[in-house]
Amino acid sequence: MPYILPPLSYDYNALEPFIDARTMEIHHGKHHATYVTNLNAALEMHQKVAAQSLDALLRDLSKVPEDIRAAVRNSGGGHANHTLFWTNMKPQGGGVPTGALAEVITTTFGDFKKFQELFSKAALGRFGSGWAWLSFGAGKLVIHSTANQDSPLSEGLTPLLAFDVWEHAYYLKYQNRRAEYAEQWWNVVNWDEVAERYAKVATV
Ligand code: MN3
Repeated sequence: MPYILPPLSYDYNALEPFIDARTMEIHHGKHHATYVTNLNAALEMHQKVAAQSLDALLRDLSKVPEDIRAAVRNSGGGHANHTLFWTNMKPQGGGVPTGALAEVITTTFGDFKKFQELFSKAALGRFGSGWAWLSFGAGKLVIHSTANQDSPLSEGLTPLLAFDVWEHAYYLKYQNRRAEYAEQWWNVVNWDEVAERYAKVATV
């Protein structure tokens, strides 16, 4: 079955004023849709590869046939990353994490504020297009960033929180002010969803 663009669980204007409706419309309806189209096009002639999960493909790109490896890395990564990004956000989001996730963030990074500082640093330090992440690997939380549409899965990490720092994610509203976008973005983070994701990997 070909991949489909997952519908959002909220309206394009639901993350206003932090992320504007026009950006959401183009980002989801055009950018993400194009990753899905290009991923399907790449997999069309590779039924065996297409039968594997996207997670599995991204976890070991060396097993993907060379002629479609770049397409899976870029468009497959783009699809996986954006799918996570949309669910990591919600209207009236923000605040602070609770429960086990809150505890492990404190244990790992000192406190929530320190965590936010380190995460923003990863987001601002990514030159050009890419992502900042809170991921889980080898039994612990990791803050890191990836270039382009590279997935944490390809680095052996499981992504929990995705933050898109491509200019297409913020340029209409914030122009060159990535730092302001990064600061405002905390207002839409869906911590319940991140906590659920953490609970799944932490108990494996
Ligand atoms: Mn994007």
